[in-house]
Amino acid sequence: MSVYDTNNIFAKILRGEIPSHRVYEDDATIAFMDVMPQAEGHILVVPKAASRNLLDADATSLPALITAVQKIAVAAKEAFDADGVTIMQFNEAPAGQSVFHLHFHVIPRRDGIPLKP
Ligand code: D5M
Repeated sequence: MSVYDTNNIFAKILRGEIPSHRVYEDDATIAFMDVMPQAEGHILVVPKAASRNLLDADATSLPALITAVQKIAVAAKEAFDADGVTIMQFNEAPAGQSVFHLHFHVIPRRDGIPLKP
């Protein structure tokens, strides 16, 4: 069974204990700029409800979350004058997850510009 650590960094951001550059909020979701952007305009979309990752998320919360992801992707593409948008989401450390509160990466993309590692 997966464990949710209430002291993960996104839980602290949600509680207002550490700062973030917030760009979106609704009843169930916040979004803020990634501090280690892989491209200009890299945003993280984070549900307010506690879940470690997508594997243990409450399925009933997912339609609202993916709707927020879509809204932010459309807005970010426009705001950053991008040619496309990469959406990424990782589950557990072997898959690339480093912060253990569910989140989606929304990354505006420009023709010919690869993601930073
Ligand atoms: O990615 C976790 C992402 O979270 C990674 O791109 C860095 C970012 N990060 C870490 N700490 C912060 C803070 N404090 N603000 C904003 N962004 C942050 P993962 O999908 O878990 O590999």
